[in-house]
Amino acid sequence: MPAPERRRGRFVSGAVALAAALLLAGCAAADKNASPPASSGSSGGSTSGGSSSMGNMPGMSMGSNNGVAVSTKGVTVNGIKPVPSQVLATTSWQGMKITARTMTPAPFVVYNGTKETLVKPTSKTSFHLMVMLDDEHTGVPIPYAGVWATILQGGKVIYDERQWPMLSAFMGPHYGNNVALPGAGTYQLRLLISPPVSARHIEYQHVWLKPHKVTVSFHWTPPR
Ligand SMILES: [Cu+2]
Repeated sequence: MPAPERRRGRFVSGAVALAAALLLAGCAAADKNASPPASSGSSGGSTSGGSSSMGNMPGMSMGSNNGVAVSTKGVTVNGIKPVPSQVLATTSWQGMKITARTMTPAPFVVYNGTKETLVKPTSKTSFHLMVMLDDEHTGVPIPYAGVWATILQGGKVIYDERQWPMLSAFMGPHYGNNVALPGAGTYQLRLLISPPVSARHIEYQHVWLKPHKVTVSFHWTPPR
């Protein structure tokens, strides 16, 4: 099974094998080539069109997480304690709340239906990126979508990877991966959200039918 950090070209060439893994993971791939129509625009503040742009939100609190217990008050599962740190972005798209946040670098396993592969953070890993997609009215996480994250610094691509559909006792279902940045600085995060590919109850009949782009700048400082 391809590793998630494979670049797009290899990602596409490995699409068949990956598709199998994705089916097992209950997720559709974020296809970077599946851009929204030009009429949707590539920037701006609209949240009803194909993209949205948000400002930096350094003061954003890390409060509720969709009803999923994220209390870190001494609680651990199998000795693992989550340490959420910074909210990078929050916006909404047709009733879907999109939140991007960092967490301390974390090991995780990828299960392909047969075996589990351990993905460990390296010495270069800056943080674990998590993208939460939730119904903004009910707080229920939205699975079966795809998320691709691109991080740029001064127009140069620093990071460009698919985010795994992920389960976490503390953070709830989300899309995530480990990220390495060269150091403290201001970065631009671009998210491409691919529509959930699944059956839908009627209340979701008319939403999230095209890929959606989110662009936000953020400042990152390595924790001391
Ligand atoms: Cu995760």
